Amino acid sequence: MRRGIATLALLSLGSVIPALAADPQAIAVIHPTKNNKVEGTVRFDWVSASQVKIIVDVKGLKPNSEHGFHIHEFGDVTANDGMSAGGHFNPKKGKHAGPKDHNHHAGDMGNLKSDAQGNAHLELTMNDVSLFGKEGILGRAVVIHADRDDLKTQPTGNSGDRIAVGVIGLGK
Ligand SMILES: [Cu+2]
Ligand SMILES: [Zn+2]
Repeated sequence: MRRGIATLALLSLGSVIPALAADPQAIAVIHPTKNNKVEGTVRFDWVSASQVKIIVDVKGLKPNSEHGFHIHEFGDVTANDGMSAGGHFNPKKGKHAGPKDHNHHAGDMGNLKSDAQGNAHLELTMNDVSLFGKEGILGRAVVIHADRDDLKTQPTGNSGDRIAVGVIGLGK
């Protein structure tokens, strides 16, 4: 009985900590890969244990175009073509799709739309994504692609080269 109470206390503490930490946030500072010039930020605001709001501001995209972007598995951005970040972050072994589809990779964020100046701004609440823990996104990478994500081709959405990357780090 005593052990049961202790376990219960631990469990509830675990679920309460993120809420107490005043909406902890994460941020990825986006840098261009070789021969590209895309830069900016992607912020991740904690909404709940399985929901994150993303706020994207990037510039240097091709004007008036769409660009697939995803959370990729690894925060390794050593390769100058972005390939060291691995594939789409997919802890639940889902299929590649759009962020609003029922079955999708946790890292599928859809497309960024650039304006006539090549800037893009997007705010999107993602479900089935957590900031923290073994299946969390902290320490992984955001990748922006050269082409539109068709939201159906497996496993990449056929979105082309990786034109920018950023590691998701702890924000404030
Ligand atoms: Cu990607
Ligand atoms: Zn995917």
